Amino acid sequence: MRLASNVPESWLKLAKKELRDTPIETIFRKTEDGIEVKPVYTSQDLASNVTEEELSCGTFPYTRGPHATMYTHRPWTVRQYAGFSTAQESNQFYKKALSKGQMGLSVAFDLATHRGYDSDHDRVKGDVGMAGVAIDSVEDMKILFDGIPLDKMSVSMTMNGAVLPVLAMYVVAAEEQGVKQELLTGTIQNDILKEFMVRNTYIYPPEPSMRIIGDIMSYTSNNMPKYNSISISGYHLQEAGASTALELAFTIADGLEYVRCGVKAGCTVDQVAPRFSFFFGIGMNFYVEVAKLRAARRLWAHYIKNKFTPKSDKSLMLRTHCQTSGYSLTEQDPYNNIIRTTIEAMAAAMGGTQSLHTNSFDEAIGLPTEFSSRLARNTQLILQEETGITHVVDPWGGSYMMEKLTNDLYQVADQIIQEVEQMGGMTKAIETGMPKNKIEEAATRKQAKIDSRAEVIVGVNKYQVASNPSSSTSSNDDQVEVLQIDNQKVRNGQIELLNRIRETRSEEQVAECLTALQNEATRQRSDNEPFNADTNLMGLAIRAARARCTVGEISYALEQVWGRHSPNSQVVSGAYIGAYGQDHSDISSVRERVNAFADKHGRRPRILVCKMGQDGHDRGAKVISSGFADLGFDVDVGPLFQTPKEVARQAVDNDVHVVGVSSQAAGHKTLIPALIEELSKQELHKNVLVIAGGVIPQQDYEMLYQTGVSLVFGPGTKIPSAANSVLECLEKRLQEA
Ligand code: MLC
Ligand code: 5AD
Repeated sequence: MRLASNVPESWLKLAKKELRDTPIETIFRKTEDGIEVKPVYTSQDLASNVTEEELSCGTFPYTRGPHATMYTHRPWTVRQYAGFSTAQESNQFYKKALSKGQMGLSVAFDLATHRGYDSDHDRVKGDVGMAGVAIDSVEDMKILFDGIPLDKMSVSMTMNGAVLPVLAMYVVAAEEQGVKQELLTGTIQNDILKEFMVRNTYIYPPEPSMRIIGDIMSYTSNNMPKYNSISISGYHLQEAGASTALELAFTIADGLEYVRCGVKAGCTVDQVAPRFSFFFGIGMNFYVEVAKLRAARRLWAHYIKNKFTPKSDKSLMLRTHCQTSGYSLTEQDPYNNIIRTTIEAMAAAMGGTQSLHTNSFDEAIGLPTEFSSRLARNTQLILQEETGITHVVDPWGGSYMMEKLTNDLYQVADQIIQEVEQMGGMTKAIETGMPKNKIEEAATRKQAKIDSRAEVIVGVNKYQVASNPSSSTSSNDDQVEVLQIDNQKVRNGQIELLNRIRETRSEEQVAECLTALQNEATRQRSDNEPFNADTNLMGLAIRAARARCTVGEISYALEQVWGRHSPNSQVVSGAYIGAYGQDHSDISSVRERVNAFADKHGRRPRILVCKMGQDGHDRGAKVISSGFADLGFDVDVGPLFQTPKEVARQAVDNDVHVVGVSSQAAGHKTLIPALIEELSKQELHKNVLVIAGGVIPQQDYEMLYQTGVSLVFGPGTKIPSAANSVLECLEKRLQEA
């Protein structure tokens, strides 16, 4: 490594002496974005990286935070993301959390709701009430907020695909509580661009999806002035594997695209930008994460000022929610996760977040229990009330290191934003696949670094508790309580309520509201049309919600006009082996075994990696597919959102040896047995190995084995070890056949 860095000569001399035989280069490190992290920083780094103006608090470019007083006056909002099972159960959970220190609400919806299906739809049998709360109509929404005054409580709703019906139902539930729209405070996620990049809970194709966002912005800016119309998310990019600079750059670039979208919908920058909100993930790289939030505020202020010349300062202030990283948490030795989350929460606080969710330690095992949620919430309360962290605004401001790192990140992200802008903005960039590819490559490289132990994860690839270090299972004392949800029971209850609503409402009114929505969706809208509640999709959705149209009906009415978006899955190649090292014995031994298999059986082992139900979290599936392909397997990646029957069909058509099911949204207990049943209808279950991986509690392994699953892999499994186990199992099966 070249030692161009600015370090004092006197220090260098001493350092070399202390290091003895170790080369000095080894203590000059680089972040994943290639930014140098020096062992020592001096006043020179400060002077060349930050101006006096930028060190002031609460003024442009807001590097140090949107407010002059920050937490010294009001701490960040403790806002835990939660939702499961029925509206009733979630409501009780919320009330209890609020009585114990939580300050704002954040609703997690189930995947059926996200994707615009009612609970009685055939495609969502395994999803209802599992990864979040099931909401079909205003009646559910009213139960969800029963006893919670919506004029006082700020509520965040993570909803993107079915954003029209869900936000409409929230507005109507408040209305029926006696709360006017203009009093509502809160945030709707409403960020579809990152859904197309990584999160996958879209419904319609990009163009109509952006129109919905424009309509929501213009509706809320005219009728709900205290409501944040969007939460532009980098969190999901980080979870999907993006490096810090990619997360930062794509999020800001998304924000610029949304300002243009608001302007296209007839608003001025000052009507929309002040109610833009952001959302970042906070991982384990402490200094970098603090710097990221500081750089984000500076980037946003500069870009908005230069591109849109707003009149209001509020348009320039980036306000953000943060969530500690789910990806950084492990199934193995899970109590370590409490420590990880605490450190990440500190980074979020020191970076100046406005609102925070701290993950529960059982993240990699299942949904949080009451106990794990309490610890997660208390992590924030302890930081706020016991440590004094809140007593100083931007405590890292003026640090030689922090200012340099902030500036370096600013520069790297700025380059990427410019690249995206030159492509014509984020919608165009997404059409080319560029952001998704960059993120997937980064994810695959990261997995290879962990598998090869270049990156340490305590309890996973170093200092394991389990006696067999290559085993993915944890020791008995790690068995933690898991939240169990009776999917069938929740679904039956939802169906009962749906039937009751359909019996009591006016069908004529329902048909009229749905037709109005369809007519508007069909109409060609001209740019900059002034706001009109009668032609605004949000206004029309509110009318439909009042008439008790359901989430599924409203979504389907629009789907008939716009269609449902179906993505094509691609796999990056070469990135896994590239980062692991071609010659590593772990790699070469598997590749030899695969070649021997091919010699013996006339073809390579072929695996279909599939995702069933509405679970769109596909980082694991993508990384496994890339890794297995690099190891020599023939890999087919199935489309997202398949039914068990569709997967069985594809397994037959592609003549695969193995079906690998990736499950992150708790649907495994319903969907995997259904898949095996479908395979046996095709007389295939004996020949095709079914393996499963993802967030699957140890308690469920036995049940899966009993059903006919051959192998189950938890998070943290090394890809070459998994490949070896699959080959072993497959060879045995073929020998028996
Ligand atoms: C705050 N205020 C101050 C102040 N600090 N005023 C003066 N001096 C200070 N020091 C004021 C603010 O201006 C505001 O008033 C009011 O106090 C509330 O503070 P806030 O900072 O706006 O906090 P909050 O209401 O909590 O809003 C935070 C937010 C918002 C802007 C980031 O968008 C939000 O809550 N987002 C949460 C998003 C979320 O939970 N997402 C979950 C995603 S989970 P005023 O009048 O100015 O408004 C997910 C997972 C998945 O996505 O994939 O499923
Ligand atoms: N309740 C609580 N937390 C959840 N998460 C996802 N769904 C829920 C839920 N229903 C958290 C996890 C996950 C992230 C996207 O949000 O931490 O990683």
